[in-house]
Amino acid sequence: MTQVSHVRATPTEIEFELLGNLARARGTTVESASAQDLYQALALTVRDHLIDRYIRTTKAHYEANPRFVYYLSAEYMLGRQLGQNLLYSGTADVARSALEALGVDPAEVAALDVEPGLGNGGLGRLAACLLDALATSDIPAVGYGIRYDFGIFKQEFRGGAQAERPDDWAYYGNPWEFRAPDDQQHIGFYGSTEPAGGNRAVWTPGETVLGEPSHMLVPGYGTGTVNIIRLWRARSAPESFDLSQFGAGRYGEAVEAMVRSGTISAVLYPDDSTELGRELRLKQQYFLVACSLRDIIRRYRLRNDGWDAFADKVVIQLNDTHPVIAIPELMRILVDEEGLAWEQAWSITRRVFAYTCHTLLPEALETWPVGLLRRLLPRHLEIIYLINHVFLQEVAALYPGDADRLRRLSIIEEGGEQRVRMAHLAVVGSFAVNGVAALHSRLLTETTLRAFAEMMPRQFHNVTNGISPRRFLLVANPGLTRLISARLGGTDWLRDLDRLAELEAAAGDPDFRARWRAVKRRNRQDLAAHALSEAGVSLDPDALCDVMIKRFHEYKRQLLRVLHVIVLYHRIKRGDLTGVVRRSVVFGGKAAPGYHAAKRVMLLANTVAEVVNADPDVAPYLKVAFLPDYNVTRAELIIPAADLSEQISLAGKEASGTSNMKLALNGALTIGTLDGANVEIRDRVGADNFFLFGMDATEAAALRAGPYNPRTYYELDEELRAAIDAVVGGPFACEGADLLVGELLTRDEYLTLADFRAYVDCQDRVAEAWRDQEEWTRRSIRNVARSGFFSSDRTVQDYCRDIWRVEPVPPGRD
Ligand code: GPV
Repeated sequence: MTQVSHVRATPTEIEFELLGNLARARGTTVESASAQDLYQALALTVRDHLIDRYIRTTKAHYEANPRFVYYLSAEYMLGRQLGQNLLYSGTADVARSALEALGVDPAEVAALDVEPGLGNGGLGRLAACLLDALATSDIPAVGYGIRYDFGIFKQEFRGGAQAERPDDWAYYGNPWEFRAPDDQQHIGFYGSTEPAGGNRAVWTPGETVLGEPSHMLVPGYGTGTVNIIRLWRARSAPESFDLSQFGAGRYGEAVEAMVRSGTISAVLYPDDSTELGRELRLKQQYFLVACSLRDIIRRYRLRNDGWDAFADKVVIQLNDTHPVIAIPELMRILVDEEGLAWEQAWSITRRVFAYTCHTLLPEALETWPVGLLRRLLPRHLEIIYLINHVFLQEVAALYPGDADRLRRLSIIEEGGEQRVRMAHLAVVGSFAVNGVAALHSRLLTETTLRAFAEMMPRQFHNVTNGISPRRFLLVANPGLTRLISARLGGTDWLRDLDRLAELEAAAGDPDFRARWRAVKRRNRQDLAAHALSEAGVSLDPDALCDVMIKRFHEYKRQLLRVLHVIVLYHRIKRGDLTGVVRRSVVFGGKAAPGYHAAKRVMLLANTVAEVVNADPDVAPYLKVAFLPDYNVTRAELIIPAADLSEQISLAGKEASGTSNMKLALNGALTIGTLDGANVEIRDRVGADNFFLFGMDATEAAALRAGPYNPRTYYELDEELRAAIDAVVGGPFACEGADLLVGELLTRDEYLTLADFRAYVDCQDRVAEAWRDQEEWTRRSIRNVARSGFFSSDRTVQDYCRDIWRVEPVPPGRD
């Protein structure tokens, strides 16, 4: 089907290549090959079909010596590679035929493809969607990250509670990566510094770690470009293996330093938008940054000399504050190692970096204790102090006598132990700062970064997030992709998502609507099969598929969703069918292992699911499926089936959200608050296609500021009271329910009770709308027709135009 290729291979050729790879890479034959052998050989075969394009891309880049975008991110959620690369290389159909000719079941082989879960949630997946769009838009770009040995944990439920299992994702080997030990880097930690005249110093690290890169291909869709993502793995420098200890029989001591080095890239921190100031995390951050900067400089020097052109050839995008230690690191390289004057080094640095902020939550704004920095990165702390000193002089000159402003702007947070505010360092050391949705960018300038926005307003931008239509339509939803392609004539729309607007008229075509419904039903059937095998829940493929997929976080308010389910349960039990239609309530998402409040909500959701699903009065109308281990692969299964998208965070808390876009693009209507990118989704799809409820950000902030008594809502709203009572001591009682309800009735940090009635009434309107299937389908189609804006291609265009000022370099065709 939908595929683009320059090299048209036949099934016989693919079969030949596959057998060749089986023999050479796996040392086996098709007769004796295991499924793993076949998978690995297939992956190599597919990879080979991208190599020519990759080589042509590097040649074109070498010749053009263009300005490059370097994306620095501690997280990437790439998703499975096989399906994507089959489609992008145009080998999907021929590979299938080749496998079948060999008597191999393609589905069985494809099931062995492992998703590298090198991220937590939205931020990591956004990085992957941007890389996809960069390649598709022919932008010279490299993504840098960490090759964690263990990715995001695998989630299981034990007695309804989340249990975490390690994710040894590369155990069988990752066939998509190329190791590049030649490009290794030596990275120092700890030690001491000595002044070396002027602003220079010599840093003598106390420990050295080796960074070894490998890269994976990042193909563009429908174009010749294949970019790369380069991931660093920590290893011990050979010096750190103490042979004398070994000789003396102290084996443990001998390998200790070796093991310690490796731990830097051993495991992804499973915390999403909540910082914990752990030394190992700062080590990871510096490791990523130090390796990547050296690699960027190495690449720059392939075609350029001196430092004059550096800021013209290099732009480094910092994905939140995690890689912000790159700013003092580049200063250190330029001043201490390259001998540039401070002012010149600062001028280069400030023209190279741009910073994306992904949050408004105060607890997500990273700060590091100066004591930790002084020990781990002594020279960087000195440089940060000097950056701050010079910066605060500018501030003082601009706002004479305004001590409060100095305090608000300072990179160093005073009071108790001094801490370095990484967001402040990021703003001071970058030429551009952006938020990730219009509302978020505005709130950043009005609240979190207000003093900076007042001082340097032109530095602040908005770049609304986007998602890859290739990953979330072409790969995830082939049925809908085929239907749209049939209507629009070909697959070019996957590179030009505004063309979805041409579907608008199709909403009026009864035949098209019937097909649309058939695709959605098919997808709900696939999801039902998964829900049955993975969660033991049987879902009705004709029921409204009501989906909430995202990390578990109090501000996202999964609890509000659960309370509504209890309301429906009570209504059905007493025979009141107001707002009741057949519904499948689907949850997916993980919580940070130490986030107990979020885990209590998960346990409650599972408890409610168990009671609801087992109740014969209720089950015909309502099912609840909490699908374990939500990840990109599961997202690809859930999203295409969804009819309703739950985006119900407290307004002013969600920076953007991206599942809102993925679900909208797959034909789900949204129920949501005016938060993050929901605002822009509603503006585009129209108020008719968006079930809006609840307080806006201003109202929520006002209510939070005054005295707020959540118990009043409990006392005045009978359905709310019944729902809450059913949690403490009622049918949904579970461990921690008392704590959960206690918090809700006394503090209710995220104003769940204040928005409860509006939400329940809004859900009643959803049910009403669902009853008219023809009209619902019209809305679903229009919703998709108007969602083209949320392509990550548009996001990349915005970055290119407003921030990066880079141009595409299309590689030659063969
Ligand atoms: I900061 N986000 C995340 O996934 N992890 C983080 O550490 C931080 C932010 C998320 C935001 O919460 C979402 O609103 C946003 O859509 C996403 O980043 C991508 O911008």
